Amino acid sequence: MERGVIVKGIGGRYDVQTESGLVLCMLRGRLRLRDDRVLVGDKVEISREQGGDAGVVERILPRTNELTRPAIANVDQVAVVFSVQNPSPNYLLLDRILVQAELLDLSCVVVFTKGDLDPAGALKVANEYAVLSYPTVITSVIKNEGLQQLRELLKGKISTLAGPSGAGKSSLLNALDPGLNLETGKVSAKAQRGRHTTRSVELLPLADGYVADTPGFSKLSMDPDQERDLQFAFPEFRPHIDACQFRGCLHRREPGCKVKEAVQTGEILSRRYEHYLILLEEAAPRY
Ligand SMILES: Nc1nc2c(ncn2[C@@H]2O[C@H](COP(=O)(O)OP(=O)(O)OP(=O)(O)O)[C@@H](O)[C@H]2O)c(=O)[nH]1
Ligand SMILES: [Mg+2]
Ligand SMILES: [Zn+2]
Repeated sequence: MERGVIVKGIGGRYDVQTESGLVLCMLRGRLRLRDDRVLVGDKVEISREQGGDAGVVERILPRTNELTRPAIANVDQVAVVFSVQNPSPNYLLLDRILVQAELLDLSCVVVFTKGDLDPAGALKVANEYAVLSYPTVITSVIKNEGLQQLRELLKGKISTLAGPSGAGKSSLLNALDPGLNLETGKVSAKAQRGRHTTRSVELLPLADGYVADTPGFSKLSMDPDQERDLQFAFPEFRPHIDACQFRGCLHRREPGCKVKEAVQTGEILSRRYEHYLILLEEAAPRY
């Protein structure tokens, strides 16, 4: 049977990207019973008349994961997108997104856009994230920089973007593939929040891979049960955690804390550690 990926779904009709192009599909009856459970990103088997451009989704293949907001299945990675200037990065927000992705077991790539506005600053901050072992790239759509590197990082994967309004997400995708023709330049976050239309998620096909142009996770606050897990969402903490004097050390005021020592020596960036403390506070159980 023919296979494809659901790239868009509206009112019970689904666009399925197959090797031979887009096929508009309805769901087989028994799947329709769980209509709300079909997600963009689902890998499916479809049937269609010979040469026809309409088909039927027969089966949904097992998912590797499913996100609720944005509602996408089989996400391979989150591409975290922040501009180095205009607006300059909100590092707490950036780290929040990375942490949420880590807690969901999603891998991340970090993209710093508008490198043309501050090349030196871009290198500095990109290095701070690259040493955490996140694949990191600096881009400029004006100077045409970093685009090939980014293509490589998105290749063959389903990626979802995450980053603030104005960071240049849509501009970046247009630069990767001018055929996408996405709307840019509008600071649209406020307007979108005010509107009550639920904008449906859509996967945009790249030459190799798919990407969802979404602002990212709508829920970024910590859950009260994540206090213990949080430390592992900071990759640079991991080598030190087991060496702390106390089992169950949360790296706050405990004596013999190796994470805090690593902050002292500069091995762990103090900004990241401060963000850990802020998020830890939010994740503390409330009795
Ligand atoms: N100097 C410079 N400006 C850029 C670059 N990329 C994007 N911009 C500008 O940044 C502004 C915002 O770009 P968008 O692509 O609309 O940003 P977005 O992240 O999609 O924003 P939302 O859709 O609101 O979430 C536009 O005015 C772009 O022209 C870049 O590489 N360099
Ligand atoms: Mg946009
Ligand atoms: Zn500790």
